[in-house]
Amino acid sequence: MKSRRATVELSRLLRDSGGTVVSGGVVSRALSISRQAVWKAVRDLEEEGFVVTSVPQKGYILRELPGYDLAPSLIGSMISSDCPWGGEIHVFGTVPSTQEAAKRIGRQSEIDGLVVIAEEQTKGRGRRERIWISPRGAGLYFSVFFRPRMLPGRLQLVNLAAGLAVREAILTVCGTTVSLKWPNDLLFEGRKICGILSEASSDPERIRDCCTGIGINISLSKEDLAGAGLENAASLGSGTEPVHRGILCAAVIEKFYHLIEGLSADGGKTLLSRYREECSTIGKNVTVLTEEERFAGRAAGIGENGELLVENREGTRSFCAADVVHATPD
Ligand code: BT5
Repeated sequence: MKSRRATVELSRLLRDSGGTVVSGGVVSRALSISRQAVWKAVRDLEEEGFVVTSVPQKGYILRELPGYDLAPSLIGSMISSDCPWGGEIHVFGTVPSTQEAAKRIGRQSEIDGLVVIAEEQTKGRGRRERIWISPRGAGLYFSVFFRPRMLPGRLQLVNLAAGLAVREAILTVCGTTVSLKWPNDLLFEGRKICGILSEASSDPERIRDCCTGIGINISLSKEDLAGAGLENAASLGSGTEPVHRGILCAAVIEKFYHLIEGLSADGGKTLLSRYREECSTIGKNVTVLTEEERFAGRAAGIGENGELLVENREGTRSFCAADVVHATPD
């Protein structure tokens, strides 16, 4: 299922009209497309599950939103119009990984802020080719493909931005506070509910494109998680209210976009100060695990490129990419 900018814009116009008629002429002018193309966009919306009535000589009325929470134009229309990302959203049933799908589609086009979502991933990935368990319908698995203006050494900042965006979106949409563990995990009561993976293609001077994948556990039961060997994981939707994945996805995309924009505008000042405030790793006793070593100490702060600063009697070390174990409880 795919959404193009026209259906996103049309769905936004119809939703904003509050159930009143929107004339074909108004839509055609607002979207700069022909009446024929308006009619086609209405049909496309109907295919996604929107219920739209055509009133002869008058226009269109939105009667009902789709019941499917990942209808692409619904997600697109929930992203405010000052955010250019999410103009194109692809939703797949099953893919090996949304990362590969997003890179493939994104690199074939000029799109910035392309979003690929899947109901299920058969080869969902974490860092260093680790597995991300992604059973059908039980999570929100998506990737955002974009073209940031930044140097390759600053990719970690993208991860931090994504973490902040997810944390804030979960708080706004679900009212749940989750903690941010450096560099890219979100924890609920100390257990992992979200993982983030950013991959970039770059030359020495600049990042050409970046693909950030986000996996949020929504309704994996304790048994599902334990069965997959994930005793330290949790799901967001264990509360009474079901989680609308589309609303959550739209909120993450919008917040993520603004943080990345801010990064180019002030070199990361705002992002870093927010991250330093919200990251639960800071101040904790930690063990840092890299490919080569283990280093135990106190997490003292976050450096200018998003690296973790850890101090012990030997001095202060900085780690760009590593796994961290919190020794102090969350
Ligand atoms: C991550 O890696 O946490 C990044 C995960 C990114 C997943 C998204 S889903 C959409 C997009 N498409 C992809 O293919 N990937 C991205 P890392 O920090 O390396 O953590 C991986 C570890 O998390 C695994 O080794 C498991 O221990 C654990 N894990 C795997 N699946 C999990 C799940 N569903 N919930 C909690 N923990 C999980």
